[in-house]
Amino acid sequence: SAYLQEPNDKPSEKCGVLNMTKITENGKKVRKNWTSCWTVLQGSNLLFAKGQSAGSSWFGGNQSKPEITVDLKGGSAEWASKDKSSKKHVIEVKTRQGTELLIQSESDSLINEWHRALQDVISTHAWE
Ligand code: I3S
Repeated sequence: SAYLQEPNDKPSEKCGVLNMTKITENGKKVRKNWTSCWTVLQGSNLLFAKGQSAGSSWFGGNQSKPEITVDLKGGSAEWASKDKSSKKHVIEVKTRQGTELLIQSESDSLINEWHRALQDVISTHAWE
C-alpha cells in the first residue's frame, strides 16, 4: 500500500509501540479498549496499527494498512488529568474532528519523546 512503499518519499518523523485507547469518536464517548499499537507520526498524521508489538514486523506483515489514522492539525496533545486514566504517563490527544484518544507507555523517557514530537507537529501545522 502507499503508506508502506514510499519510505523515502514520506519519511516517518517517529514510530514505536504505544498503548492506545479511543475515548471519544465524533464527539461521542466510547468504551475504553487499551491496545498495544505500532504508532507512526507522519507529517500531521498519527497512525495506529493494532495488535503490533515491538518484535513483530508491521512492514512485512499481512497488516499493511493502519487501523486508525487521526489528523493532528488543529488538535491537541496534553498530559492527561488523573480522572482520564489510572495509568502513568498518559497523553490525551484531541482532534478537530472530535476524536479523543489516550496514548500511554510504561517508559517515562519514551512518552516524553512522544509528547515533544506531538507538540512539535501540532505547532508546526497550527495555521493550516
Ligand atoms: O476510565 P475507566 O472506565 O475507569 O477505564 C477503565 C475501564 O475501561 C476498564 O475496562 P472495563 O471497564 O471494560 O473492564 C479497563 O480495563 C481499564 O484499563 C480502564 O482504566 P484505565 O485507568 O486503565 O485507563
